[in-house]
Amino acid sequence: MKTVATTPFAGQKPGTSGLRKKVSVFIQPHYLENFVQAVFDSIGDTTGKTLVVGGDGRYYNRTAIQTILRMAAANGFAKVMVGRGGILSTPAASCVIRKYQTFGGIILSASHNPGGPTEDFGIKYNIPAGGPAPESVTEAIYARTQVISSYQIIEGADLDIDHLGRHSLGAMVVEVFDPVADYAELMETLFDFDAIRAAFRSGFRMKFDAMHAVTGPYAVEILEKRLGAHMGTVMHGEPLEDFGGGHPDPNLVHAHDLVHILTSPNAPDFGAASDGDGDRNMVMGRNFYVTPSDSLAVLAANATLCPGYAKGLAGIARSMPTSAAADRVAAKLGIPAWETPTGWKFFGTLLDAGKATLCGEESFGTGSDHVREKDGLWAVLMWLNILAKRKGESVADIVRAHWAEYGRNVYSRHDYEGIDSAAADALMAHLRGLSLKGQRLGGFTVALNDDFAYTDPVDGSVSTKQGIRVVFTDGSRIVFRLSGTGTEGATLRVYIERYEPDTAKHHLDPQVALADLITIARDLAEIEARTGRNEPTVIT
Ligand code: VG1
Ligand code: CO
Repeated sequence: MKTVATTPFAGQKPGTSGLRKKVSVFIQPHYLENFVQAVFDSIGDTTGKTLVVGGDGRYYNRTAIQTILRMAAANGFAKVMVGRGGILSTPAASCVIRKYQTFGGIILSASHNPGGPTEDFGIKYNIPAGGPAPESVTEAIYARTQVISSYQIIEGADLDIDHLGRHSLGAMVVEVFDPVADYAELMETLFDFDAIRAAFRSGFRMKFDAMHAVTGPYAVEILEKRLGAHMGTVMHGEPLEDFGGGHPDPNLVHAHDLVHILTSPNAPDFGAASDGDGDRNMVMGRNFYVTPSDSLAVLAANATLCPGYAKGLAGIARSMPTSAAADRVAAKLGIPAWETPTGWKFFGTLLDAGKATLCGEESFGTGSDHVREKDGLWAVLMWLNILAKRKGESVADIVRAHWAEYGRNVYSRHDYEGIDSAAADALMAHLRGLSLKGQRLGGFTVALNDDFAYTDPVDGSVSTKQGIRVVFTDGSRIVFRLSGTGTEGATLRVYIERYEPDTAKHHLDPQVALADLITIARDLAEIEARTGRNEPTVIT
């Protein structure tokens, strides 16, 4: 065992979901080690404890795991459970932490960001409840990184993490386990696998795009092996260190292969994709795209069709920028609707306290109290369960019927990626300084504008500066935020929403239906003048 002297690195501050940086930053000597030691120093006594470790398989995953194993042994852990091949999707990590009641886990992922030697890497700590560390913990970790002067590590050869089995590392046990089995078993308890199997048997067809990221092995095991979807249902199913050169972000832009298949003449009934670490999902019907906000609302409205949710929901939580479609379902069900800041870490207390059962974010994240992370395949299985039970209705039929019943929260997000950080900060400061209440903008009157602040209803913790909201008297909204997951410059996200009760207008393209509000948003934020951009990089 060695104590290695080190000095702090600037900027080891976890963002929306862990610490994400370019690989070139992570591979600097001591960089990863400093952060890992700061985690171990911030979570209490690690002696005799068990830790879960795994990642999305991207470049540097294996190297980082070997380092973490040696550091865990030196920091007194009794055992580390590692997913075979270093593979562990984010929701599966949460599942395993909870099932084996470990002292949390370390997840290596930069999620939807590209991977490879010149791309991104990431690391985060999840607490024993299975969810991302809350801000109190990430702040303690960050504070520790700023004063760190040494770390503990043992010397030794790399362990074989590609075969199931046990190894010793100093006094610590390393158990290499099957990353899919526990997760697949949990899914079988939540959904009607018999009904889904019967649907596939009677000709229902789907395509799942794993985008060469972590969900491939999970999707093959669950969809093809356990549910009987025909072989080849899962495309891009082999996790690659660079995700095949793609951008593992399941949206209409990056999941283009899936979109092409679902919009071609012989399209299957259902299409889905997942992101780098398996916690996001995109859902499509034949020639029909479901926005994540609508998906949350539809899943909530139909949840009792699934065995795991047959007793009904305790509440529905959504992040602030997510559309209010789910709130309408909650109102009808007579259950609470919660509005939290962006990032799954804010749902943990509500789930632990039994105040919410389903949660969702507009950024292709949906999940429930079965784990403490958003869960891509879970959402896909819930859709499959609902489709199997509402036999004969297509995805489009189900969503249109939902709109007819509740009205449509027309919604879109515009991202301006890689803009100058100083310009982005100035733009946000400009918006923060506006006082708009009562003003007429286009045909709309401003009801309120503020910077969203949140007081956790369970533990009372307060989070400020969570996004600028401009809310109009008819309930329409524009929200502006800067991304907390990027690694290059800044990304401005603009979220636009308008409620449309008129069924005759539900078929309109959101970009058309929201055109007035889109113009107001661009003018209010002076986007072109301040960033030089006259078009968003990605529209979802
Ligand atoms: C984005 C999304 C947010 C999500 C986060 C992590 O954060 O907007 O909703 O929770 O990514 O998702 P930001 O700060 O870039 O807007 V994942 O799948 O990247 O772990
Ligand atoms: Co992700």
